[in-house]
Amino acid sequence: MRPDRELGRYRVGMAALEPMTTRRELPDSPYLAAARGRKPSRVPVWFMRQAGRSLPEYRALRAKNTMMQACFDAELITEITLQPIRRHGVDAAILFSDIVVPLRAAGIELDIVPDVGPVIDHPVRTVADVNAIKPLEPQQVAPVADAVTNLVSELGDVPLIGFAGAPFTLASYLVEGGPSRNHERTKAMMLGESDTWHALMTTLTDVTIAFLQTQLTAGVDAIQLFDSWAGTLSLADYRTYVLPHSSRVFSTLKDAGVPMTHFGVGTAELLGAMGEAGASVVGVDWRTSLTDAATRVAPGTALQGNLDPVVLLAGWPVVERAARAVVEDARRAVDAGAAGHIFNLGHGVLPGTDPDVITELVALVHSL
Ligand code: 1CP
Repeated sequence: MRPDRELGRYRVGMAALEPMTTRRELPDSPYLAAARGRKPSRVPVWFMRQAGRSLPEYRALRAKNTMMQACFDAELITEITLQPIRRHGVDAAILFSDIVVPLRAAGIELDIVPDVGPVIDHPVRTVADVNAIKPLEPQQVAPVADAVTNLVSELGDVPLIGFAGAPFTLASYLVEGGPSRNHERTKAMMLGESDTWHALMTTLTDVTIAFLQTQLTAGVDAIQLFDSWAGTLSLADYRTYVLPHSSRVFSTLKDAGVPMTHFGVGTAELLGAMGEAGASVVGVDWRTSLTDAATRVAPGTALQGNLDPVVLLAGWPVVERAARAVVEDARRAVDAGAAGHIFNLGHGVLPGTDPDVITELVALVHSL
């Protein structure tokens, strides 16, 4: 790709090569204020998986492009990221991408299969498989960097959250070969071949850092590390086999000075350790109250969450009651020491969610 090529209305091919020198301040952003432990002007709200399957305008674009085509096209990334901002009035945009994008970019053969998720052609099972994983070079994700550059100018005062998969969750896809219920091969490698495991985690940590660094250089205002499946581990195993690697992600990127969120599902027992990894915000799912979560993380940590995504399918009276309960729980959490609250779901928006319910929920949260 020629660095000066123009694609549609957006500039393409420059951002990965041109380091950004100044980051936006956005002092009035409720999301950034809450994530930094300051008092926001209103309860900030955004949704994991807001960009994607629940939106008809997303499905229309995806009908003409595969998921992987969309993830490596700066114009499509930009457009899909903006769709939920236009529609719902949320307080933050999340970059449209996927956790396996940097793995694909680094040369691992995989695809994102509709209604399944990431599928890996040759699962990683041996030391030789680990050694064959190549580092991620920033130019391999140039479209992502270009999209970030475009988005920062298109979004006005709405902050852009960049993201990556945490090493454990990436490892679970690579070792299993795809989505998995019990993560049995992953945990068998972790417990039975710990040298191979730590080598794999070290390699994936480098990939995650490179992907996030590229997004930070291009101008994202915050980052979130998704360790979606870490909740499958005991606290002791999490500390031994995962925490040192995820901690390296946060310690390496700390100097960027942006809020950093650490999220996983079913992580009630891990919340304290996930905070220790170095995040300023810890994501909480619906199984744990925010008040309890506040007692598990270090004082000064902000919390994000935690409406059950299924609630959005249960009719407006249920949504309203449950959303008010989350905001009340968050107030108690702040009294218990949490530095702030960002309203979100406890996991991603489900594909069958009515987008109008999401729009109404944003207005409700803003009114509280
Ligand atoms: O068919 C389609 O259109 C693809 C569906 C889809 C979408 C829209 C996938 C496949 N990924 C995405 C985008 C995506 N993935 C985003 C976009 C931004 C947003 O939040 O709106 C993000 C943040 C992700 C991150 C992601 N991918 C995670 C972590 C978050 C989470 O939900 O836990 C995980 C685990 C993945 C893997 C993945 N990619 C896609 C699916 C269906 C899955 C999950 C598969 C599984 O159950 O293991």
